[in-house]
Amino acid sequence: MKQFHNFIGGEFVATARTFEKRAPVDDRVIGLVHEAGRAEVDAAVHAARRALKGDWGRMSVVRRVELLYAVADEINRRFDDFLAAEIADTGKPKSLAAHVDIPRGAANFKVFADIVKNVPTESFEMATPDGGTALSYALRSPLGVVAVVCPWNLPLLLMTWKVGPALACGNTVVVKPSEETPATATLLGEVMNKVGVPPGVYNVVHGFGPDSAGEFLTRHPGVNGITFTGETRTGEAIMAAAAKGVRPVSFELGGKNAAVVFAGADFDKAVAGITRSAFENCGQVCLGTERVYVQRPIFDRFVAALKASAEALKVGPSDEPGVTLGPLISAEHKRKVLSYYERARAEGATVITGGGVPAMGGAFAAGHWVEPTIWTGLPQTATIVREEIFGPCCHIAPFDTVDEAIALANDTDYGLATTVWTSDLGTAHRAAREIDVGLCWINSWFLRDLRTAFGGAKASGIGREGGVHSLEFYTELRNVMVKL
Ligand code: NAD
Ligand code: 6OD
Repeated sequence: MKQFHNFIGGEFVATARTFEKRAPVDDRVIGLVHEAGRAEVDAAVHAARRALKGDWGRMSVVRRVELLYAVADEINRRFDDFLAAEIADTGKPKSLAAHVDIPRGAANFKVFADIVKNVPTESFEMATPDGGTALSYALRSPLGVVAVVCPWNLPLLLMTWKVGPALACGNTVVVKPSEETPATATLLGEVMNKVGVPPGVYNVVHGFGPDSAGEFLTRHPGVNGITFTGETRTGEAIMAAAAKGVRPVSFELGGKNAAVVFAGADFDKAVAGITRSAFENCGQVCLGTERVYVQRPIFDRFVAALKASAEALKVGPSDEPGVTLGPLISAEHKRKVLSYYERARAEGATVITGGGVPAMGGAFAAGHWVEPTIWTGLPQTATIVREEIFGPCCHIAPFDTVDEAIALANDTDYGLATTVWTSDLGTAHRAAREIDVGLCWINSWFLRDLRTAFGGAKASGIGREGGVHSLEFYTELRNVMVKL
Protein backbone atom coordinates (compact mmCIF):
# COMPACT_ATOMS: atom_id res chain seq x y z
CA MET A 1 0.00 0.00 0.00
CA LYS A 2 1.32 3.44 -0.93
CA GLN A 3 2.35 5.56 2.08
CA PHE A 4 2.12 9.36 2.01
CA HIS A 5 4.60 10.73 4.51
CA ASN A 6 5.06 14.21 5.84
CA PHE A 7 8.10 16.03 4.48
CA ILE A 8 9.93 17.91 7.22
CA GLY A 9 13.41 19.39 7.05
CA GLY A 10 14.16 17.42 3.87
CA GLU A 11 13.11 14.05 5.34
CA PHE A 12 10.03 11.91 4.86
CA VAL A 13 8.42 11.47 8.27
CA ALA A 14 5.99 8.71 9.23
CA THR A 15 3.52 9.06 12.09
CA ALA A 16 1.62 6.53 14.17
CA ARG A 17 -1.74 7.91 13.03
CA THR A 18 -2.76 7.26 9.43
CA PHE A 19 -5.91 7.71 7.38
CA GLU A 20 -7.01 6.13 4.12
CA LYS A 21 -6.84 7.79 0.73
CA ARG A 22 -9.54 6.41 -1.57
CA ALA A 23 -9.67 6.63 -5.37
CA PRO A 24 -12.61 8.71 -6.62
CA VAL A 25 -13.12 6.38 -9.62
CA ASP A 26 -13.88 3.22 -7.62
CA ASP A 27 -13.59 4.13 -3.92
CA ARG A 28 -10.68 1.69 -3.50
CA VAL A 29 -8.14 2.48 -0.78
CA ILE A 30 -5.01 3.52 -2.70
CA GLY A 31 -2.82 4.78 0.08
CA LEU A 32 -2.30 5.57 3.74
CA VAL A 33 -1.66 9.15 4.72
CA HIS A 34 0.48 9.86 7.77
CA GLU A 35 -1.36 12.51 9.75
CA ALA A 36 0.83 15.19 11.31
CA GLY A 37 0.08 16.00 14.93
CA ARG A 38 1.11 19.11 16.84
CA ALA A 39 4.67 17.77 17.19
CA GLU A 40 5.18 17.28 13.45
CA VAL A 41 3.64 20.65 12.62
CA ASP A 42 5.92 22.26 15.19
CA ALA A 43 8.93 20.45 13.72
CA ALA A 44 7.99 21.60 10.20
CA VAL A 45 7.63 25.24 11.27
CA HIS A 46 10.98 25.09 13.08
CA ALA A 47 12.67 23.47 10.08
CA ALA A 48 11.26 26.25 7.91
CA ARG A 49 12.55 28.90 10.35
CA ARG A 50 16.04 27.35 10.40
CA ALA A 51 16.19 27.32 6.60
CA LEU A 52 15.02 30.92 6.49
CA LYS A 53 17.82 31.97 8.83
CA GLY A 54 20.31 29.64 7.16
CA ASP A 55 21.21 28.63 3.62
CA TRP A 56 18.03 29.79 1.96
CA GLY A 57 17.98 33.19 3.66
CA ARG A 58 21.62 33.81 2.70
CA MET A 59 21.29 32.56 -0.87
CA SER A 60 21.62 35.06 -3.73
CA VAL A 61 18.54 35.72 -5.83
CA VAL A 62 20.40 34.37 -8.84
CA ARG A 63 21.07 31.02 -7.17
CA ARG A 64 17.51 30.83 -5.81
CA VAL A 65 16.15 31.40 -9.29
CA GLU A 66 18.43 28.68 -10.70
CA LEU A 67 17.07 26.24 -8.12
CA LEU A 68 13.46 27.11 -8.93
CA TYR A 69 14.16 26.54 -12.60
CA ALA A 70 15.66 23.18 -11.65
CA VAL A 71 12.48 22.33 -9.68
CA ALA A 72 10.36 23.10 -12.76
CA ASP A 73 12.65 21.04 -14.99
CA GLU A 74 12.56 18.10 -12.60
CA ILE A 75 8.73 18.21 -12.46
CA ASN A 76 8.76 18.07 -16.25
CA ARG A 77 11.31 15.24 -16.24
CA ARG A 78 9.02 13.32 -13.86
CA PHE A 79 5.91 14.43 -15.72
CA ASP A 80 4.46 10.92 -15.89
CA ASP A 81 4.89 10.35 -12.15
CA PHE A 82 3.13 13.62 -11.34
CA LEU A 83 0.41 12.83 -13.88
CA ALA A 84 -0.20 9.37 -12.43
CA ALA A 85 -0.25 10.73 -8.87
CA GLU A 86 -2.69 13.54 -9.69
CA ILE A 87 -4.99 11.24 -11.65
CA ALA A 88 -5.03 8.60 -8.92
CA ASP A 89 -5.91 11.19 -6.27
CA THR A 90 -8.56 13.12 -8.22
CA GLY A 91 -9.85 10.78 -10.94
CA LYS A 92 -9.77 13.67 -13.40
CA PRO A 93 -9.40 12.96 -17.14
CA LYS A 94 -5.79 12.29 -18.11
CA SER A 95 -6.01 14.83 -20.95
CA LEU A 96 -7.01 17.58 -18.50
CA ALA A 97 -4.26 16.81 -15.99
CA ALA A 98 -1.70 16.49 -18.79
CA HIS A 99 -2.63 19.80 -20.38
CA VAL A 100 -3.46 21.92 -17.36
CA ASP A 101 -2.46 20.64 -13.92
CA ILE A 102 1.05 19.29 -14.42
CA PRO A 103 2.41 21.85 -16.93
CA ARG A 104 1.12 24.65 -14.69
CA GLY A 105 2.75 22.96 -11.70
CA ALA A 106 6.10 23.42 -13.43
CA ALA A 107 5.36 26.84 -14.94
CA ASN A 108 4.47 28.30 -11.53
CA PHE A 109 8.13 27.97 -10.51
CA LYS A 110 9.63 29.48 -13.67
CA VAL A 111 7.25 32.41 -13.98
CA PHE A 112 7.80 33.65 -10.44
CA ALA A 113 11.55 33.03 -10.64
CA ASP A 114 11.61 35.34 -13.67
CA ILE A 115 9.50 37.94 -11.91
CA VAL A 116 11.71 38.23 -8.82
CA LYS A 117 14.82 38.32 -10.94
CA ASN A 118 13.56 41.33 -12.83
CA VAL A 119 11.42 43.28 -10.41
CA PRO A 120 12.69 46.76 -9.52
CA THR A 121 12.05 48.66 -6.28
CA GLU A 122 11.43 52.39 -6.09
CA SER A 123 13.87 55.12 -5.15
CA PHE A 124 13.39 58.88 -4.68
CA GLU A 125 15.79 61.75 -4.28
CA MET A 126 14.48 64.59 -2.10
CA ALA A 127 15.57 68.00 -0.86
CA THR A 128 15.97 68.16 2.92
CA PRO A 129 14.94 71.17 5.12
CA ASP A 130 18.62 72.04 5.74
CA GLY A 131 19.22 72.49 2.02
CA GLY A 132 20.81 69.11 1.56
CA THR A 133 19.68 65.98 -0.18
CA ALA A 134 18.36 62.62 0.89
CA LEU A 135 17.88 59.45 -1.08
CA SER A 136 15.24 56.90 -0.23
CA TYR A 137 15.10 53.41 -1.60
CA ALA A 138 13.01 50.33 -0.94
CA LEU A 139 14.10 46.83 -0.02
CA ARG A 140 11.96 43.75 -0.28
CA SER A 141 12.40 41.16 2.47
CA PRO A 142 10.66 37.80 2.62
CA LEU A 143 7.55 37.61 4.77
CA GLY A 144 9.09 34.65 6.64
CA VAL A 145 7.63 31.20 7.24
CA VAL A 146 4.48 30.95 5.13
CA ALA A 147 1.69 28.44 5.71
CA VAL A 148 0.16 27.25 2.42
CA VAL A 149 -3.23 25.58 2.92
CA CYS A 150 -4.59 23.95 -0.23
CA PRO A 151 -7.80 22.43 -1.65
CA TRP A 152 -8.24 19.22 -3.66
CA ASN A 153 -9.61 20.33 -7.01
CA LEU A 154 -6.35 21.30 -8.78
CA PRO A 155 -3.89 20.05 -6.18
CA LEU A 156 -0.47 20.59 -7.79
CA LEU A 157 -1.50 23.67 -9.77
CA LEU A 158 -2.99 25.53 -6.82
CA MET A 159 -0.24 24.54 -4.38
CA THR A 160 2.62 25.59 -6.67
CA TRP A 161 0.74 28.77 -7.58
CA LYS A 162 1.55 29.78 -3.99
CA VAL A 163 4.75 27.83 -3.27
CA GLY A 164 6.39 29.18 -6.48
CA PRO A 165 6.14 32.89 -5.58
CA ALA A 166 6.67 32.26 -1.85
CA LEU A 167 10.02 30.55 -2.49
CA ALA A 168 10.98 32.97 -5.26
CA CYS A 169 10.62 35.81 -2.75
CA GLY A 170 12.95 34.02 -0.31
CA ASN A 171 10.35 32.64 2.10
CA THR A 172 10.19 29.10 3.38
CA VAL A 173 6.90 27.20 3.40
CA VAL A 174 4.90 24.62 5.30
CA VAL A 175 2.24 23.19 2.99
CA LYS A 176 -0.94 21.54 4.22
CA PRO A 177 -2.39 19.75 1.18
CA SER A 178 -6.00 18.68 1.20
CA GLU A 179 -6.61 15.40 3.02
CA GLU A 180 -8.19 14.24 -0.27
CA THR A 181 -5.07 14.81 -2.39
CA PRO A 182 -1.82 14.04 -0.57
CA ALA A 183 0.19 12.68 -3.53
CA THR A 184 1.68 15.48 -5.61
CA ALA A 185 2.69 17.64 -2.62
CA THR A 186 4.58 14.62 -1.24
CA LEU A 187 6.19 13.91 -4.61
CA LEU A 188 7.36 17.50 -4.80
CA GLY A 189 9.44 16.80 -1.67
CA GLU A 190 11.46 14.27 -3.72
CA VAL A 191 11.97 16.91 -6.40
CA MET A 192 13.19 19.48 -3.87
CA ASN A 193 15.77 17.03 -2.49
CA LYS A 194 16.86 15.91 -5.93
CA VAL A 195 17.66 19.40 -7.22
CA GLY A 196 19.30 20.55 -3.98
CA VAL A 197 16.78 22.91 -2.44
CA PRO A 198 18.07 23.17 1.15
CA PRO A 199 16.23 21.10 3.79
CA GLY A 200 13.42 23.01 5.51
CA VAL A 201 12.65 25.34 2.61
CA TYR A 202 9.69 23.20 1.52
CA ASN A 203 7.81 21.19 4.13
CA VAL A 204 4.57 19.22 3.93
CA VAL A 205 2.27 18.27 6.80
CA HIS A 206 -0.69 16.00 6.10
CA GLY A 207 -4.01 15.96 7.86
CA PHE A 208 -7.41 17.55 8.15
CA GLY A 209 -8.58 21.04 9.11
CA PRO A 210 -10.10 21.51 12.57
CA ASP A 211 -8.17 19.92 15.43
CA SER A 212 -5.64 18.56 12.96
CA ALA A 213 -2.68 19.72 10.86
CA GLY A 214 -4.61 22.61 9.22
CA GLU A 215 -5.58 24.21 12.50
CA PHE A 216 -2.26 23.42 14.24
CA LEU A 217 -0.39 25.06 11.37
CA THR A 218 -2.51 28.19 10.98
CA ARG A 219 -2.49 28.76 14.77
CA HIS A 220 1.25 28.15 15.08
CA PRO A 221 2.96 31.32 16.37
CA GLY A 222 6.03 30.59 14.23
CA VAL A 223 4.04 31.15 11.03
CA ASN A 224 4.39 34.70 9.65
CA GLY A 225 1.60 34.62 7.08
CA ILE A 226 -1.07 32.30 5.70
CA THR A 227 -2.05 31.81 2.10
CA PHE A 228 -5.18 29.75 1.62
CA THR A 229 -7.38 28.44 -1.18
CA GLY A 230 -10.65 26.81 -0.25
CA GLU A 231 -14.16 27.40 1.00
CA THR A 232 -15.24 30.78 2.31
CA ARG A 233 -16.31 29.25 5.64
CA THR A 234 -12.85 27.73 6.11
CA GLY A 235 -11.38 31.14 5.27
CA GLU A 236 -13.36 32.62 8.16
CA ALA A 237 -11.89 30.05 10.58
CA ILE A 238 -8.36 30.65 9.29
CA MET A 239 -8.81 34.40 9.52
CA ALA A 240 -9.71 34.01 13.19
CA ALA A 241 -6.54 31.93 13.68
CA ALA A 242 -4.47 34.58 11.89
CA ALA A 243 -5.82 37.35 14.12
CA LYS A 244 -3.57 36.12 16.91
CA GLY A 245 -0.32 37.93 16.18
CA VAL A 246 -2.02 40.04 13.45
CA ARG A 247 -0.61 37.84 10.69
CA PRO A 248 -1.40 38.62 7.06
CA VAL A 249 -3.61 36.37 4.96
CA SER A 250 -4.11 35.90 1.24
CA PHE A 251 -7.39 34.13 0.47
CA GLU A 252 -8.78 32.59 -2.71
CA LEU A 253 -12.25 31.42 -1.69
CA GLY A 254 -15.52 30.15 -3.07
CA GLY A 255 -17.64 31.45 -5.93
CA LYS A 256 -21.09 31.36 -7.47
CA ASN A 257 -20.00 32.61 -10.84
CA ALA A 258 -22.33 33.94 -13.51
CA ALA A 259 -22.01 33.64 -17.26
CA VAL A 260 -23.90 36.25 -19.25
CA VAL A 261 -24.79 35.52 -22.89
CA PHE A 262 -26.03 38.40 -25.03
CA ALA A 263 -28.18 37.75 -28.11
CA GLY A 264 -25.51 39.02 -30.52
CA ALA A 265 -22.76 36.71 -29.18
CA ASP A 266 -21.13 34.07 -31.33
CA PHE A 267 -23.66 31.40 -30.36
CA ASP A 268 -21.57 28.30 -30.93
CA LYS A 269 -18.56 29.74 -29.12
CA ALA A 270 -20.76 30.70 -26.16
CA VAL A 271 -22.21 27.19 -25.96
CA ALA A 272 -18.75 25.60 -26.19
CA GLY A 273 -17.32 28.05 -23.64
CA ILE A 274 -20.08 27.48 -21.10
CA THR A 275 -19.90 23.73 -21.60
CA ARG A 276 -16.30 24.04 -20.40
CA SER A 277 -16.92 26.57 -17.63
CA ALA A 278 -19.87 24.65 -16.16
CA PHE A 279 -18.61 21.08 -16.48
CA GLU A 280 -14.80 20.98 -16.69
CA ASN A 281 -13.15 18.98 -13.91
CA CYS A 282 -16.69 17.77 -13.11
CA GLY A 283 -17.61 21.31 -12.06
CA GLN A 284 -14.93 21.35 -9.38
CA VAL A 285 -13.30 24.61 -10.45
CA CYS A 286 -13.70 27.70 -8.31
CA LEU A 287 -13.96 29.79 -11.50
CA GLY A 288 -16.69 27.55 -12.91
CA THR A 289 -20.12 28.77 -14.00
CA GLU A 290 -23.09 27.72 -11.89
CA ARG A 291 -25.44 30.54 -13.00
CA VAL A 292 -26.08 31.28 -16.67
CA TYR A 293 -28.09 34.31 -17.80
CA VAL A 294 -29.15 34.33 -21.46
CA GLN A 295 -30.83 37.18 -23.36
CA ARG A 296 -34.43 36.25 -24.09
CA PRO A 297 -34.40 36.10 -27.92
CA ILE A 298 -31.88 33.22 -27.85
CA PHE A 299 -32.90 31.64 -24.54
CA ASP A 300 -34.74 28.52 -25.78
CA ARG A 301 -32.18 27.85 -28.48
CA PHE A 302 -29.34 28.22 -25.97
CA VAL A 303 -30.92 25.86 -23.42
CA ALA A 304 -31.40 23.23 -26.14
CA ALA A 305 -27.82 23.62 -27.39
CA LEU A 306 -26.25 23.44 -23.90
CA LYS A 307 -28.38 20.37 -23.16
CA ALA A 308 -27.08 18.66 -26.31
CA SER A 309 -23.54 19.67 -25.47
CA ALA A 310 -23.80 18.41 -21.86
CA GLU A 311 -25.28 15.13 -23.03
CA ALA A 312 -22.35 14.67 -25.43
CA LEU A 313 -19.83 14.76 -22.57
CA LYS A 314 -18.34 11.38 -21.85
CA VAL A 315 -18.24 10.41 -18.17
CA GLY A 316 -15.64 7.82 -17.25
CA PRO A 317 -12.24 6.86 -15.84
CA SER A 318 -9.19 9.04 -16.48
CA ASP A 319 -7.47 7.20 -19.30
CA GLU A 320 -10.45 5.92 -21.26
CA PRO A 321 -10.27 7.58 -24.70
CA GLY A 322 -12.66 10.47 -25.20
CA VAL A 323 -13.52 10.90 -21.51
CA THR A 324 -14.27 14.53 -20.64
CA LEU A 325 -15.78 14.16 -17.18
CA GLY A 326 -14.34 12.29 -14.20
CA PRO A 327 -15.94 11.60 -10.84
CA LEU A 328 -16.38 13.95 -7.91
CA ILE A 329 -13.57 13.85 -5.37
CA SER A 330 -15.22 11.85 -2.59
CA ALA A 331 -18.32 10.06 -1.36
CA GLU A 332 -18.97 13.00 0.96
CA HIS A 333 -18.80 15.52 -1.88
CA LYS A 334 -21.06 13.31 -4.00
CA ARG A 335 -23.63 13.29 -1.19
CA LYS A 336 -23.41 17.08 -1.01
CA VAL A 337 -23.85 17.59 -4.77
CA LEU A 338 -26.73 15.10 -4.96
CA SER A 339 -28.43 16.85 -2.06
CA TYR A 340 -28.42 20.02 -4.21
CA TYR A 341 -29.82 18.03 -7.15
CA GLU A 342 -32.64 16.91 -4.84
CA ARG A 343 -33.15 20.40 -3.48
CA ALA A 344 -33.44 21.87 -6.99
CA ARG A 345 -36.26 19.42 -7.74
CA ALA A 346 -37.95 20.11 -4.41
CA GLU A 347 -37.87 23.86 -5.07
CA GLY A 348 -39.55 23.38 -8.46
CA ALA A 349 -36.70 23.41 -10.99
CA THR A 350 -37.23 22.10 -14.50
CA VAL A 351 -34.51 19.49 -15.00
CA ILE A 352 -33.30 20.01 -18.57
CA THR A 353 -30.79 17.18 -18.35
CA GLY A 354 -29.11 14.99 -15.74
CA GLY A 355 -30.02 15.26 -12.09
CA GLY A 356 -28.88 11.79 -11.14
CA VAL A 357 -26.06 9.27 -11.14
CA PRO A 358 -24.82 7.66 -14.37
CA ALA A 359 -24.73 3.87 -14.58
CA MET A 360 -21.12 2.73 -14.40
CA GLY A 361 -20.07 -0.87 -14.82
CA GLY A 362 -17.87 -3.17 -12.76
CA ALA A 363 -15.57 -1.70 -10.14
CA PHE A 364 -16.43 1.81 -11.29
CA ALA A 365 -19.96 1.38 -9.93
CA ALA A 366 -18.53 2.36 -6.53
CA GLY A 367 -17.02 5.62 -7.88
CA HIS A 368 -18.29 9.11 -7.11
CA TRP A 369 -20.00 9.83 -10.43
CA VAL A 370 -22.82 12.29 -11.00
CA GLU A 371 -24.55 13.41 -14.17
CA PRO A 372 -23.90 16.80 -15.70
CA THR A 373 -27.06 18.69 -14.86
CA ILE A 374 -28.90 21.75 -16.16
CA TRP A 375 -31.90 23.42 -14.56
CA THR A 376 -34.20 26.25 -15.51
CA GLY A 377 -37.22 27.88 -13.94
CA LEU A 378 -36.00 28.85 -10.48
CA PRO A 379 -36.03 32.35 -8.95
CA GLN A 380 -32.87 34.11 -7.71
CA THR A 381 -33.83 33.12 -4.15
CA ALA A 382 -33.60 29.35 -4.83
CA THR A 383 -30.93 27.47 -2.89
CA ILE A 384 -29.09 26.19 -5.96
CA VAL A 385 -28.97 29.72 -7.40
CA ARG A 386 -27.41 31.09 -4.21
CA GLU A 387 -25.08 28.44 -2.77
CA GLU A 388 -21.85 27.15 -4.26
CA ILE A 389 -22.36 23.50 -5.27
CA PHE A 390 -18.95 22.70 -6.81
CA GLY A 391 -20.41 20.07 -9.11
CA PRO A 392 -21.13 19.71 -12.86
CA CYS A 393 -24.31 21.76 -12.94
CA CYS A 394 -25.79 25.12 -13.78
CA HIS A 395 -29.08 26.99 -13.71
CA ILE A 396 -30.09 29.00 -16.80
CA ALA A 397 -32.38 32.04 -16.57
CA PRO A 398 -33.45 34.63 -19.15
CA PHE A 399 -32.89 38.41 -19.08
CA ASP A 400 -33.94 41.31 -21.30
CA THR A 401 -31.62 44.29 -20.81
CA VAL A 402 -27.94 44.91 -20.04
CA ASP A 403 -28.96 46.54 -16.73
CA GLU A 404 -30.91 43.44 -15.76
CA ALA A 405 -28.06 41.09 -16.71
CA ILE A 406 -25.58 43.03 -14.58
CA ALA A 407 -27.99 43.16 -11.62
CA LEU A 408 -28.59 39.41 -11.83
CA ALA A 409 -24.87 38.61 -12.08
CA ASN A 410 -24.23 40.80 -9.02
CA ASP A 411 -27.05 39.27 -6.98
CA THR A 412 -24.75 36.99 -4.95
CA ASP A 413 -22.54 37.14 -1.86
CA TYR A 414 -19.59 35.99 -3.97
CA GLY A 415 -17.41 37.89 -6.44
CA LEU A 416 -14.80 35.60 -7.94
CA ALA A 417 -15.29 35.41 -11.71
CA THR A 418 -17.65 36.06 -14.56
CA THR A 419 -17.69 35.23 -18.24
CA VAL A 420 -19.47 37.50 -20.69
CA TRP A 421 -20.40 36.47 -24.23
CA THR A 422 -21.10 39.33 -26.62
CA SER A 423 -19.98 40.77 -29.93
CA ASP A 424 -20.55 44.34 -28.73
CA LEU A 425 -17.39 45.88 -27.24
CA GLY A 426 -19.33 48.57 -25.37
CA THR A 427 -21.52 45.97 -23.66
CA ALA A 428 -18.47 43.84 -22.89
CA HIS A 429 -16.67 46.74 -21.25
CA ARG A 430 -19.72 47.83 -19.29
CA ALA A 431 -20.21 44.31 -17.94
CA ALA A 432 -16.50 44.09 -17.06
CA ARG A 433 -16.70 47.39 -15.19
CA GLU A 434 -19.99 46.76 -13.38
CA ILE A 435 -20.01 43.07 -12.44
CA ASP A 436 -18.36 42.90 -9.01
CA VAL A 437 -15.70 40.25 -9.49
CA GLY A 438 -11.95 39.87 -9.40
CA LEU A 439 -11.81 38.14 -12.80
CA CYS A 440 -13.86 38.86 -15.91
CA TRP A 441 -13.47 36.83 -19.09
CA ILE A 442 -14.95 38.18 -22.32
CA ASN A 443 -15.78 35.53 -24.95
CA SER A 444 -13.47 33.08 -23.14
CA TRP A 445 -12.95 31.28 -19.87
CA PHE A 446 -9.92 30.28 -17.77
CA LEU A 447 -7.53 31.93 -20.20
CA ARG A 448 -4.56 32.62 -17.93
CA ASP A 449 -1.49 34.82 -18.06
CA LEU A 450 0.42 34.30 -14.83
CA ARG A 451 1.57 37.92 -14.78
CA THR A 452 -1.99 39.11 -14.16
CA ALA A 453 -3.80 39.69 -10.85
CA PHE A 454 -5.86 36.73 -9.66
CA GLY A 455 -8.35 36.80 -6.79
CA GLY A 456 -11.90 37.48 -5.75
CA ALA A 457 -14.12 40.31 -4.55
CA LYS A 458 -16.79 40.13 -1.81
CA ALA A 459 -16.88 36.70 -0.07
CA SER A 460 -14.55 35.21 -2.71
CA GLY A 461 -11.29 36.33 -1.21
CA ILE A 462 -8.81 38.78 0.17
CA GLY A 463 -5.94 40.14 -1.88
CA ARG A 464 -4.56 39.32 -5.28
CA GLU A 465 -1.82 36.94 -6.34
CA GLY A 466 -0.14 36.64 -9.74
CA GLY A 467 2.78 38.50 -11.30
CA VAL A 468 4.11 41.34 -9.18
CA HIS A 469 0.88 41.24 -7.11
CA SER A 470 2.18 38.08 -5.45
CA LEU A 471 5.16 40.09 -4.22
CA GLU A 472 2.80 42.31 -2.24
CA PHE A 473 1.87 39.36 -0.08
CA TYR A 474 5.08 37.33 -0.03
CA THR A 475 7.42 40.21 0.79
CA GLU A 476 7.65 43.04 3.27
CA LEU A 477 8.60 46.33 1.68
CA ARG A 478 11.09 48.29 3.80
CA ASN A 479 11.90 51.92 3.09
CA VAL A 480 15.41 53.20 3.71
CA MET A 481 16.03 56.97 3.87
CA VAL A 482 19.68 58.07 3.54
CA LYS A 483 20.67 61.61 4.45
CA LEU A 484 23.42 62.48 2.00
P1 NAD B 1 -11.91 23.44 2.19
O1 NAD B 1 -12.04 24.86 2.62
O2 NAD B 1 -12.83 22.43 2.74
O3 NAD B 1 -10.44 22.90 2.49
C1 NAD B 1 -9.29 23.53 1.99
C2 NAD B 1 -8.12 23.23 2.89
O4 NAD B 1 -8.34 23.83 4.17
C3 NAD B 1 -7.91 21.74 3.15
O5 NAD B 1 -6.52 21.49 3.12
C4 NAD B 1 -8.48 21.55 4.53
O6 NAD B 1 -7.93 20.46 5.23
C5 NAD B 1 -8.11 22.86 5.18
N1 NAD B 1 -8.92 23.25 6.34
C6 NAD B 1 -10.23 22.98 6.55
N2 NAD B 1 -10.63 23.53 7.72
C7 NAD B 1 -9.56 24.16 8.25
C8 NAD B 1 -9.33 24.91 9.43
N3 NAD B 1 -10.31 25.14 10.31
N4 NAD B 1 -8.10 25.41 9.65
C9 NAD B 1 -7.10 25.20 8.76
N5 NAD B 1 -7.24 24.49 7.63
C10 NAD B 1 -8.46 23.98 7.36
O7 NAD B 1 -12.00 23.49 0.59
P2 NAD B 1 -12.00 22.26 -0.41
O8 NAD B 1 -13.29 21.52 -0.21
O9 NAD B 1 -10.71 21.56 -0.29
O10 NAD B 1 -12.03 23.01 -1.84
C11 NAD B 1 -13.20 23.44 -2.44
C12 NAD B 1 -13.43 24.92 -2.16
O11 NAD B 1 -12.28 25.65 -2.54
C13 NAD B 1 -14.57 25.51 -2.94
O12 NAD B 1 -15.28 26.38 -2.11
C14 NAD B 1 -13.88 26.30 -4.03
O13 NAD B 1 -14.60 27.37 -4.55
C15 NAD B 1 -12.66 26.78 -3.30
N6 NAD B 1 -11.60 27.12 -4.25
C16 NAD B 1 -11.32 28.43 -4.50
C17 NAD B 1 -10.34 28.79 -5.42
C18 NAD B 1 -10.04 30.22 -5.74
O14 NAD B 1 -9.03 30.46 -6.43
N7 NAD B 1 -10.84 31.17 -5.32
C19 NAD B 1 -9.63 27.79 -6.07
C20 NAD B 1 -9.93 26.46 -5.80
C21 NAD B 1 -10.92 26.13 -4.88
O1 6OD C 1 -5.00 29.50 -12.62
C1 6OD C 1 -4.76 29.82 -11.46
O2 6OD C 1 -3.72 30.39 -11.11
C2 6OD C 1 -5.76 29.54 -10.42
N1 6OD C 1 -5.49 30.03 -9.20
C3 6OD C 1 -6.85 28.82 -10.72
C4 6OD C 1 -7.87 28.51 -9.80
C5 6OD C 1 -8.80 27.60 -10.09
C6 6OD C 1 -9.80 27.23 -9.15
O3 6OD C 1 -10.34 26.16 -9.05
